[in-house]
Amino acid sequence: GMSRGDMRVNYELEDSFCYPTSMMRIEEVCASIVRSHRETSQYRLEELQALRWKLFSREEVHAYQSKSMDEMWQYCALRLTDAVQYVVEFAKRIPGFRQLCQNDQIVLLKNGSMEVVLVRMSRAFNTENNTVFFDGKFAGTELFKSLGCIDLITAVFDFAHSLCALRLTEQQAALFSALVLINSDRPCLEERGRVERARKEVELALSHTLHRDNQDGLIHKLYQKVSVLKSLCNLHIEKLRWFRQQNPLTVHSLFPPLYKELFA
Ligand code: CLR
Repeated sequence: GMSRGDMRVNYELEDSFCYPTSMMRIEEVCASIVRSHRETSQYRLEELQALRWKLFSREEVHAYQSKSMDEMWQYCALRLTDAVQYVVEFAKRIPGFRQLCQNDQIVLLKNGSMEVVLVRMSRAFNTENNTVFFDGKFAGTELFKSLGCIDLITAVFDFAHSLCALRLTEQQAALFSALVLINSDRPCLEERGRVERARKEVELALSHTLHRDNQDGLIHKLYQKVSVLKSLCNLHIEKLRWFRQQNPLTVHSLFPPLYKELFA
């Protein structure tokens, strides 16, 4: 006769028969992107929460403001490059990204890694006093004065503030990061069709998650953020060009190679 074990197997078969295969695929895509995000998030959310009232003192802020423009740019380029390296690792752990050809992986990272860093910034942002986790403590815009591009800094902080207002869960943030990265509109893609297919999967995974969370309305707010991200990254590139014109040797010999490769 049939044992209980066999019955269970039959039920499982029946279950998977009821769900369309594509739904299981979407669940898998969700799970792997969320895992990739968690494994490469640089700082855990609880860690950042615990530190959120650890501010730089007046003297410390003054010390940053007294650095030369040159020195402060070098320092920020270094911190940014660290953050970008975690984003590269995030990308490499997403199956849909890993399966793309090397050219397209590089194109997507060149265009999207800074955007993902800015999405991640909202995790490290305290909206109650408009500060961001930088170099071990929380810093306001004024700390970055010596960079000489307070318009960029203000715009970046405003963006972090507005993204925080959406109160994304870690899962939603992970999927939104993947969506920002796997963008089939980037120029110079060799296999655009494959990137499009990978993107469709991420889109499905995101809308599936938002639906499950009863937050379908978030999707169009997130798509609005994509264009802001693009303009912020253009502004970053523009500021870098402006800085390089004045200090070509600093960029050439003292900036991290990865930073130059991606942005210069
Ligand atoms: C983003 C989330 C990462 C940790 C992290 C590291 C460096 C931070 C970055 C976050 C946010 C943006 C940041 C950056 C260092 C300098 C940069 C504060 C928190 C500001 C906006 C200055 C940009 C300067 C360029 C013009 C060089 O997990």
